[in-house]
Amino acid sequence: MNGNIFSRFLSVAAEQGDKPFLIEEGQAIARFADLDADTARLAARLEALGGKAGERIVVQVEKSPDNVLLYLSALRLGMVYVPLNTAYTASELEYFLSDAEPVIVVCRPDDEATVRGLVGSAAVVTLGEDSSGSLYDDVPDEGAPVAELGPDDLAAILYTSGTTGRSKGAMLTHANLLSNAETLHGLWCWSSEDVLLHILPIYHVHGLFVALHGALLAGATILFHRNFDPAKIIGEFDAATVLMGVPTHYGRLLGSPELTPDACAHMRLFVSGSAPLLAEVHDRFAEQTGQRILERYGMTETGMITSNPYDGDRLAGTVGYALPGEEVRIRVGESDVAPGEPGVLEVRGPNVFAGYWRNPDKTAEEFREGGWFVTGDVATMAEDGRIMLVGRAKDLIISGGLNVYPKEIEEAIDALPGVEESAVIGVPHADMGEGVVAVVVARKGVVLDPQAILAALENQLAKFKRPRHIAVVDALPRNAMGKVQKAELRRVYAVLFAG
Ligand code: MCA
Ligand code: AMP
Repeated sequence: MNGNIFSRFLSVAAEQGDKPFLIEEGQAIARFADLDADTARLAARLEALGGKAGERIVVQVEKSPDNVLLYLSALRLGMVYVPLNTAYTASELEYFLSDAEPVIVVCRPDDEATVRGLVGSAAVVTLGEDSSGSLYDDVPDEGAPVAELGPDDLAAILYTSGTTGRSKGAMLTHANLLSNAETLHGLWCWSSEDVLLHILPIYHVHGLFVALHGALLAGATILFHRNFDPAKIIGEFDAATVLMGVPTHYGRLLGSPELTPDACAHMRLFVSGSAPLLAEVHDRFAEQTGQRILERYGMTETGMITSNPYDGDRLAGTVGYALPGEEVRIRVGESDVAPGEPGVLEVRGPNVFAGYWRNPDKTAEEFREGGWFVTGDVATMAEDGRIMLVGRAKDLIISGGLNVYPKEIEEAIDALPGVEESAVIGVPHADMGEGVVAVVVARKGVVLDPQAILAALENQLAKFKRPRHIAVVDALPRNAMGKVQKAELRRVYAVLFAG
């Protein structure tokens, strides 16, 4: 059997007759019946550009139906798909390009000149939001076949930052992606009757794999949204059954008077993940709609790890149980903790990635003997296996479902002239969950201007990583060991964005 996950999607598509696969603004943009032919031709185009199985294709384009077809065409050809957040700056992009060594780069038309200046011999083609761009030039008439792959062949590399060093590319195999998709298919009761409201970006696990693969494996139609407009989304609830979002989406939906039990009557499943869903949001959503959001937990390296039950109690503040086929344990050092005690969550199973791209040392650091991956999330497990996330062993901020690693921001700030040192923290933010704050100490005799610091970061860091507040202080609080007390800083700035 072909291990290529795309061959599974095709066999599901073949059973869907003339049903639309993607609908946007009420128009059918793509049909399941055309998926084979559409991807065959685009895959042939990629092949003509030098693409082949195992080679990387880096993609930094706006969300569009063409972007979905590009992803599926890359899978078809057996290429390793490397999606990048559209917010990344040229200086961030430079690193990803040099690390991934792609043979093809697909970028926005406006970025073409910059990208050409950053890549060596890779082919550079463009894709605009409206199907413009050179990707669609010279598409061959004859399509490319679906590549025959083994389960351990790579499907994608997704970059994820860490508490130290540069971003690492998490290598995800076809078997990783298929096992997670199949597990969620059963657990969340997907069927071809479902209609998914797709509102997430398609450069991260949540939107690209959990949402898109869920619909493809079920043969479910997707109502495609490029941006998140609460009124528009609620307006489509009567045609949809499933929505997946980050807590910020649910917080914003709650602000709409249109969100009522009647408006949600056709919906069967609201899923939240990527960041903690406040119990208050969970409860208010249940009051306002009559439906309980199903919260699940996952990571780029592992896909989904736990989920609240589909049938059964969806408890606010918990992320449910280990997915079928996966094992989870909670440890402090080398020992499992007692039920209810906190420790670092480790996971093992067919969903766990193949390691970091060209970084065996980092891979070895993050695994324990026996294939256990150390998540860095601090959790408790109740007697019955229910997991609650209670903290993070890693220094990480999650803003609107996007990860910001303080170390990266601190390094950028510390390198600026006149800066002695800095500490970057996340504090509660009414909309984004956490907001980024930088606390900066100036060199002796220097007067630092927060606006100038922000301006200097503009070309280096994606917007979502940049501090929303910069405080210039005389000194950072330290403990007796000389370590910066971030907990104390978080206390001082706690109400900055409380809303
Ligand atoms: C946009 N901005 C942000 C963020 N998004 N700032 C901080 N954090 C963010 N997440 C900036 C914009 O550039 C803008 O700046 C200003 O904040 C307000 O933008 P707004 O229009 O309100 O934002 P938006 O465009 O509506 O986006 C908010 C969003 C988006 C819809 C929540 O960030 C989003 O789609 N987040 C989901 C990310 C995601 O898919 N995460 C899953 C990762 P200005 O106004 O100055 O231009 S996968 C994962 O974590 C694991 C595997 C898992 O478990 O799922
Ligand atoms: P990423 O590296 O983007 O894959 O982000 C993974 C991290 O997001 C996890 O290690 C968690 O810290 C966090 N995360 C994902 N889902 C949840 C959730 N439901 N509740 C709290 N944190 C979550």
